[in-house]
Amino acid sequence: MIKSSVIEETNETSIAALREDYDSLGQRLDRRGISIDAIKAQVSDYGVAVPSWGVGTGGTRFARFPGSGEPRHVFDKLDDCGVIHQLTGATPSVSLHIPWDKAPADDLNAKAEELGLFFDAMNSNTFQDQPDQPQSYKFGSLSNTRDETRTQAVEHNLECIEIGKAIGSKALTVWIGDGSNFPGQSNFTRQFERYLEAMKRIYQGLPEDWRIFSEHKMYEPAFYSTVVQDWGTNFMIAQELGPKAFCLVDLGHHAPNVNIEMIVARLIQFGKLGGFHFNDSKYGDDDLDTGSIDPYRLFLVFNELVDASHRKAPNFNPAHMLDQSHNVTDPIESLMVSAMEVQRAYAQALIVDRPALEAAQDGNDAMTATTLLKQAFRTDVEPILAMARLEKGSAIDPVSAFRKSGYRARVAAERPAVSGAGGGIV
Ligand SMILES: [Mn+2]
Repeated sequence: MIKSSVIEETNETSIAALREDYDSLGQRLDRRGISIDAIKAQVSDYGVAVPSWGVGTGGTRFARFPGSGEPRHVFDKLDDCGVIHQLTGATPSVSLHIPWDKAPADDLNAKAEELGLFFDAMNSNTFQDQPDQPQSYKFGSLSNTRDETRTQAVEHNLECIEIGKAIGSKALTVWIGDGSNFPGQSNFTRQFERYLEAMKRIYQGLPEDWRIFSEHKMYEPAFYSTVVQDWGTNFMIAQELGPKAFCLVDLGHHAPNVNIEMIVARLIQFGKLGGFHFNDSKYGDDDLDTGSIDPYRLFLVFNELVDASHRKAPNFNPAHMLDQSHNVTDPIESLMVSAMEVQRAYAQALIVDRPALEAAQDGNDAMTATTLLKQAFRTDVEPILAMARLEKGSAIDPVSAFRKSGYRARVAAERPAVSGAGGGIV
């Protein structure tokens, strides 16, 4: 962890300016009938989960360029996640991936408690072969034509639930790479039937208070067809499985220009939105940092979420998680900035004048409606986010505090460089 004196010293340099900015924004919001303290309280309560694999340097299928001081195992990863939460106050939970993060539950619980973290959704892995597994996933896992392979994949997911139960998790996220690379290679219908049958066996092993999230992805690693390719198929899965099954929306897993906020609205309307993997993209599933390319889209997604929460939409309790790959930045810095981008979109969505928006929509006043959204999006809510951090003992400027702390150099001295593959993305 980082010494609190480092955070305090860094905060000292900008605390006066922050108070001025906060007061000034407070006055502007007050004129719009919004209490800045009420928005700050909601932002302060908000948390987004960090994926354990996100703290390692990512890579592409061409190369991976390791960073210094990369985590060697789950306990190093948890240390890094602890720093991210310490500096931002926005990431209280970590999402583990099995088998990458396998460790005794007592040790995981003790480490999480020491760092003030808890465990979010569990993630299974049937998209790559592990050294000791008898059946290969080369031709799919839950939808494989071989019974033995499907059973192995089901049992792995059941094991993830067992591990999760021991560390306080309440959800399992299932993403599979199953699909085909050639027309004719697979029978779409029979393949999907096999998938559903396997998912039903996992669903039966789900504890009463757990949820299962299926995650769709348009393409990759299968490039001709993918079994769970879009939100329509995902919705059918959630409906087939039952009330504990929900759809997970990874922002990157859509074709360019797809109206993701509308998908979110549809899933909310029918009580099947399970959660998010936040990231950003320009061309495909780029796994770029959340909010780095299209912050307006992120805001529009949050606009739907705030709208749903105001309406008290039934079955609405989405899990929020980052899922991105850091190839050229320090993963800790990227995850801190991304968590703040998610918070920013949330804060902007909270200050939308909803009664005025509804009136404009009902009156078919398109210009006023879109201007109301833009007005909220254009508002620089940074003082709200920064004040929420300051009041938690976190950093006004987390990246500056992180750089001043010397954390990366310190861990680099004890963690030897890791080469080769890693930084898996699901
Ligand atoms: Mn994902």
